[in-house]
Amino acid sequence: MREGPSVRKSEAMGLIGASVTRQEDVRLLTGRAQYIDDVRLPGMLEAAVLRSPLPHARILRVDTTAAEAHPGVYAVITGEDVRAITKTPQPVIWSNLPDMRTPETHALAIGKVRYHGQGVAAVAAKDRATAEDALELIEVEYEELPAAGTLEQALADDAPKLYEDWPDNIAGTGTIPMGDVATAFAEADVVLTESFRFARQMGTPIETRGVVATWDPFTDRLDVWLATQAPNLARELFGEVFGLSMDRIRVRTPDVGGGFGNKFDFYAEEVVAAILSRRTGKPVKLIEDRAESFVANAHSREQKIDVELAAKDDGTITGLRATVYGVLGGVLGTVGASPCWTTTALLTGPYAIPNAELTLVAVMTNRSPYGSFRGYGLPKANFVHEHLVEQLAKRLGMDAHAVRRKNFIPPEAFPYQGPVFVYDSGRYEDCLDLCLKAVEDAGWAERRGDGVGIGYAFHNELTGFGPSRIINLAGLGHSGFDEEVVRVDSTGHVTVHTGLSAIGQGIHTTLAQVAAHTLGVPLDHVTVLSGDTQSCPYTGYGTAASRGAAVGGAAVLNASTRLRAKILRVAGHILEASPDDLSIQDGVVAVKGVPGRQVTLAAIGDAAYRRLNGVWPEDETPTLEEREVYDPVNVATSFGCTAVLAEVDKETGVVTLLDYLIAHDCGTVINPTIVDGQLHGGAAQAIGGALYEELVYGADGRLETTSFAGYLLPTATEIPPFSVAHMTTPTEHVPGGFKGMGEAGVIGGGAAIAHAVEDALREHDVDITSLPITPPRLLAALKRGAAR
Ligand code: MCN
Repeated sequence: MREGPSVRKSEAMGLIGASVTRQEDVRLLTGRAQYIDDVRLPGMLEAAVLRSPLPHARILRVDTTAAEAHPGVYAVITGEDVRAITKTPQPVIWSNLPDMRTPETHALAIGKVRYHGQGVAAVAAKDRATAEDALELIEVEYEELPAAGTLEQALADDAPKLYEDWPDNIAGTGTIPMGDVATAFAEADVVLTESFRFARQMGTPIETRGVVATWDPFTDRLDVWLATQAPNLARELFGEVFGLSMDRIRVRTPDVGGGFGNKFDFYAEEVVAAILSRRTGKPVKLIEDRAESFVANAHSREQKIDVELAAKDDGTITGLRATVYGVLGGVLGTVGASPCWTTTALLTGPYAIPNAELTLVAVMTNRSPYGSFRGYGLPKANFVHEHLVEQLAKRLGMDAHAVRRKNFIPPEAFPYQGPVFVYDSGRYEDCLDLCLKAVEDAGWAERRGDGVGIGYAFHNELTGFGPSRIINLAGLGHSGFDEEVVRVDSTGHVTVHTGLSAIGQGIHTTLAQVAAHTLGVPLDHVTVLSGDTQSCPYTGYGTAASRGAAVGGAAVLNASTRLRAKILRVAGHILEASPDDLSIQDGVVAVKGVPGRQVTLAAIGDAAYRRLNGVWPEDETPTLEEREVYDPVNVATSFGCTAVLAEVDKETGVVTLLDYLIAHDCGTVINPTIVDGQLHGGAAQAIGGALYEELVYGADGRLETTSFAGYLLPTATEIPPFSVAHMTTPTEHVPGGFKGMGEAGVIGGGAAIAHAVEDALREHDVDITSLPITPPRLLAALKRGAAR
């Protein structure tokens, strides 16, 4: 087997846009990947965390004496130990709401536990089994308190308070205003009112989270191996928490076995491992097991959304009023309430709704903390606006696509100011047409019938996050730029250094494609390096918010373009020709139209580093390297239309997906195969959220779904055939015209599946307003429909 990538599309056509195989895959598929659990350091200890069995309780006493005396145990720590060592509580980097309350949370609980699974104590021992044995010797005396385990319980007048010094359980409230909503509703011909409910869900990467921390007692340096999507962010937050300067902290990221947003957040466990290492003077590994992952990995999606929509009787939507209740956990995670804020800010979707009043109420409950998950708030916003469009069409006796077309932001209106963000470009009607044509070509109309329906959802997605100054203004205490370094070495080969993490999305391959395309070298002459804050550049937000291809790609493009110009100047000097008369192809610089007058990149590289004399121009610095810091001017808006063909068994309420397609536009596509794969993977997660996945809490406030026996993931059997139709609207806001799409597949799936189910049951007037659509819920909806 060859290590190098193969190219399906002719390289002559350019590597940007070529379906090359992923550089990452040979290593991953031949079992040579190294994940966090593969890291083994001399003298390394292993740690385990004691977690609260109760959702809400006062901690009266923690006795670690027996655990400390247990053979093989090196250290036992509690919340008080964490407080004594750390300079700040666990960081919350995003605060979008005015006067948001940010509770002081430490990596291990102090005084109270506020969710089932919260860490109370931790042990470092000679191995994990010993650490787990020692956990059983820790005595914790709790005074159980009534729990506010649900949104309703948390908002009740007599609700148990999670934070006694707060007046209620609300962490913050904020409203995004636009236009004149009161007039829109006063003058509306139609007003729709709906309430939506979305279950808790989480990403379930095959590799659970993990960390190996080494705190050198002699140099006071912290060296961390961490499965993270954002190594620079993690380093900054370690610095904040421990009061260490950046030069004393190194974060290394090995292969990451799936991130899905969850591995963006900065968790208690990384702080715990660092403290245990400092205590013991030894490296400490802390790997979350699957059962722990269900309580300790960021949860997401849970929201209740109440909306009112004002429209004219020709289908023009004139106003939207909404209250989004973010059902947060017992403590705030790294990104605070921002996933729910994103839902709120993007509720108008691809539609030009001039008047809106969008309110977020962030409510703390005795559940696991809320955090990042692929799609962030977008799938929920999408479900709401797409459902409203369908309902409005029904009310007015119109076709739903006619309502979409009437309200789409038209191409000439871009850049378009939405309630918060400016959308750069879009051809929404064309994309809808593309989708409808694909559905027609696939012959779905003939398959539609009693119990079989077709559903659609149109989405737009904010990608290429984000302009640092704007996201700072939006309450995010971190930057959004990307720094990339491109170097041609003494053999004419290229190394790209990036701060982005490879989490399975193919970023190494696509950055290599951009560099190879721009520099005119074969793809297998490019190596991309990432995963070490000591040797890789600073990348603000890291791998998240679908920004790698757009922001990282633009930075590599700009750096490579400057490097190409230098190569051409040097080659021009050597070949005694004007740089304008030169071309570079396959690593050879040639004078156009003069066969044989050429110099290889290898020879130029050799001159650049080793043999300057006589060849290298006097006015050029040695070496061939460019560094680009690219801070985007705006987010880039990709868009798409999801269509689903589904069958419903009316007796059992079971939904079977028969076919699935997405028409999509993410500007200039770097690698079509990867983009299709990303859409497919995202769709699988959308299917999970729409039909199966739900984190269920019992009446006692404990999480009941702590294994895949209860938390149902779709398997290959449940995933239908899948296809993609592409169109290309490059953004002018990003060099190269690249837009992101890593989360696109997950956004429209929920709504499209719900609409396909409603269409399959069109005789029964079923209205789906909550996810997942489990068989009991669907049977109940059928009963409600029958009663109407
Ligand atoms: N791409 C392209 N051309 C474009 C846009 C994208 O070729 N115009 C390709 C690139 O290879 C890029 C990938 O598609 O890396 C995803 O695009 P992008 O939108 O830039 O997203 P990021 O690279 O920033 O990846 C992060 C994104 C997010 S936020 C999550 S969460 C996510 C995801 O992508 N988690 C994933 N995709 C995932 N895929 C896998 N296998 N595993 C995860 O954990």
